[in-house]
Amino acid sequence: MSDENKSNSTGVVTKEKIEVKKPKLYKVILLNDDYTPMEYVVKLLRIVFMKSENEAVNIMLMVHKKGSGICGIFTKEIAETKVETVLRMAKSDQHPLKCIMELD
Ligand code: TYC
Repeated sequence: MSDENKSNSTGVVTKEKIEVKKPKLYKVILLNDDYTPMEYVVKLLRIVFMKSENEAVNIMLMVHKKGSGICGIFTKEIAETKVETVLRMAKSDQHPLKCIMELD
């Protein structure tokens, strides 16, 4: 018997609709500034977003040249945590680096 067709104690087969909702996804975006050192941004991208050296350099350069760049796409709670981690790290290291999230 399929997942949707269930037989109950009366022997009557009923259909239940199982709704599976796709979670909303959020882009985590790094913003450019004139003060945060490039090497610091690369290090942060490697640690927080688990990027390779090459990927981290490419994202950093995109942000530096275009003003912003996507670090990753995540569900809401994960995106919120990534943004908080970036802001907390940058603040504690006294860099003005900013990071936001945006519905994908
Ligand atoms: N523009 C910075 C510099 O020239 C580098 C930088 C890159 C800063 C990315 C922030 O999100 C950023 N030192």
